[in-house]
Amino acid sequence: MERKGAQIVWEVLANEGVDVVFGYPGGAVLPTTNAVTEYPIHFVLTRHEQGAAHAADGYARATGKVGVAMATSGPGATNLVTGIATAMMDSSPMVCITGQVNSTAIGTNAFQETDVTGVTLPITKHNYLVTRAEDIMPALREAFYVARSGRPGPVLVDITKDAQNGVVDWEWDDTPITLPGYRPDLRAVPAEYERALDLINSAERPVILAGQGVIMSGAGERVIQFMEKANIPAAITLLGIGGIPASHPLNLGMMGMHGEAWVNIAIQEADLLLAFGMRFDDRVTGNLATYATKSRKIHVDIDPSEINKIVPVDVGIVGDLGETLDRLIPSLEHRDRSDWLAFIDSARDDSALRDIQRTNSGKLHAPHVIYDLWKYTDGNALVVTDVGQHQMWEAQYYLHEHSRTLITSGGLGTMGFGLPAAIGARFGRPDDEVWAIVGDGGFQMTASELSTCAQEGIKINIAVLNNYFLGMVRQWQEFFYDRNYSVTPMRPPDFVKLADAHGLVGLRCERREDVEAVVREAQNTEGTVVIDFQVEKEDSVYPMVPAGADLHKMIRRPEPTAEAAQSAKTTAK
Ligand SMILES: Cc1cc2nc3c(=O)[nH]c(=O)nc-3n(C[C@H](O)[C@H](O)[C@H](O)COP(=O)(O)OP(=O)(O)OC[C@H]3O[C@@H](n4cnc5c(N)ncnc54)[C@H](O)[C@@H]3O)c2cc1C
Ligand SMILES: Cc1ncc(C[n+]2csc(CCOP(=O)(O)OP(=O)(O)O)c2C)c(N)n1
Ligand SMILES: [Mg+2]
Repeated sequence: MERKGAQIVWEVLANEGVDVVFGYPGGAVLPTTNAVTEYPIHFVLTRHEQGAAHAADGYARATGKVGVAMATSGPGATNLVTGIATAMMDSSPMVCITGQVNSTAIGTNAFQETDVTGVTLPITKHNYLVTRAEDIMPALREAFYVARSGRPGPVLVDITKDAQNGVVDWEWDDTPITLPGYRPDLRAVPAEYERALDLINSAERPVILAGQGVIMSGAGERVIQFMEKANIPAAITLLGIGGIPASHPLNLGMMGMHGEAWVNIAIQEADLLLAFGMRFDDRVTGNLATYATKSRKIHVDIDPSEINKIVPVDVGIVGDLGETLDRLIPSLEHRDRSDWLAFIDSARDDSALRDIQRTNSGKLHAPHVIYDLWKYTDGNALVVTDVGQHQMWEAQYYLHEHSRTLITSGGLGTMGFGLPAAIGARFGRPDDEVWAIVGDGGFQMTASELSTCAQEGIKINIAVLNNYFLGMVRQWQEFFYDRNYSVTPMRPPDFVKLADAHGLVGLRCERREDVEAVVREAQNTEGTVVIDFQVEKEDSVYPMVPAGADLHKMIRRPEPTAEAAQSAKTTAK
């Protein structure tokens, strides 16, 4: 049948199971954005292309499916860049489709011409420039395949306007895709499983390091089986949160810069580390020269380039984590590790949850808000965060039981991610209670997307932890720059009025005793709600491993005064 290139774009998307696309129109993509009305695909008009990219990313992380963003050439395409880099760092499967000037005009500095395949080369898993209508289907099919297979990631397809307008004879082709040189299904050889099993079964102080690969592989249940059968505790990365339930007795909690003290101590004292789908980010290891020097190491990762990249390992197993665990679990031996577990327990003296009770000073602290949110959402919300102190407190105080219930920008740490990613998550998981937890700084970077929420009539609860500071940077200034608060104080707008200006409900909360009431009101209000939580201005996230310091040398929360300790005792819930 005859089809225009623009129609082929939507035909392929529909065949790939896409039901929502986030984007923004413009001249070079107009043939395609106009043709969407013929297809059962919802086009969400964001207020900025960055919002579209984060929304597609949020959708992908919430569902495990490929998220799709669309933009015009030139400024539209370059506005996607931060969102693409964010997805690349956190291995989120995404296809970005951009319009490009006519093929005959390429290289002439034509109106709104940018070499977007050049610009995005280092921040995409792969990208394509398509100049003929007949090449649109193969390129897009490959793009979906590459985005979702192996280690997922963003793929960009740049399509010239004449290719979108070209008319060709078209038919859906579903022959399986093979790409020369692309091997997303590598597997370890049996000898490596044997070597791994020897190390595991003879270890006395093992710790699993569970990363986002647990979630991406859908291997959470098998990791728990592994932990229980071999009686091995697990530490989790920021992006691994939810992969194994927070309540599992062998789940120690988050590792790294703002991880729990006992977790970092356990890692430093371990005699075997089992890295499951995590990539030893510098926020996780601290000083590499002193990182986990007492341990042998096994690394399971689907991407061979991750093995021995940062931390040299004794056994590297390339392959899908779930499949690898299927091979290992039957041969695991159960061992008594009571001494080791007791040692880790003994380091729990300064637990974050006890911290939160000790700082119960009657003022509104951001960790209190998050802890209370966890309580009043029964720990069941799908939480999307922005980047900063509030993000770390979320990781510490909101206890996640399920995969894909925390969406956060880890590797790039992109401020402005929270609200648009929550919009994407909302479309991916229409039945979940979605909360965006954002800072006053990051929220302002993409707050224009409130307008998208209003136009789409969607419900997101937005908790702005408003400390009148770029809090995380202020914390570094407090610790390392003699409290020289240069360019970090913020005078934000009135967020209640901002919500109101968008036809949305805005609420304000200044005291801890009012947290429940505003949370309940937000839950019971139709449509998106913004809550301005006026939190303590100069609060810090503890513990903290200073960048590049030894993992066990953490800055700890100062001891509370006798008076504060007494008040905490009487008010702690
Ligand atoms: C302000 C701030 C502070 C931070 N502090 C911390 C901190 O204290 N602690 C912390 O942990 N992080 C912290 N981070 C996040 C940190 O920067 C990294 O993003 C995070 O540690 C990466 O986690 P990961 O390695 O599990 O995930 P990713 O970076 O997503 O890596 C996942 C790995 O799994 C592999 N994989 C994918 N699919 C599969 C599969 N099917 N099978 C096997 N392997 C697979 C991938 O190839 C990849 O190597 C912080 C970020 C910010 C912005
Ligand atoms: C786009 C971008 N610019 C700058 C930074 C550096 N940065 C990291 S955290 C932070 C402060 C965030 O402030 P806010 O959003 O108010 O959150 P808070 O830390 O106060 O909770 C900054 C500026 C960043 N991560 N992303
Ligand atoms: Mg702030």
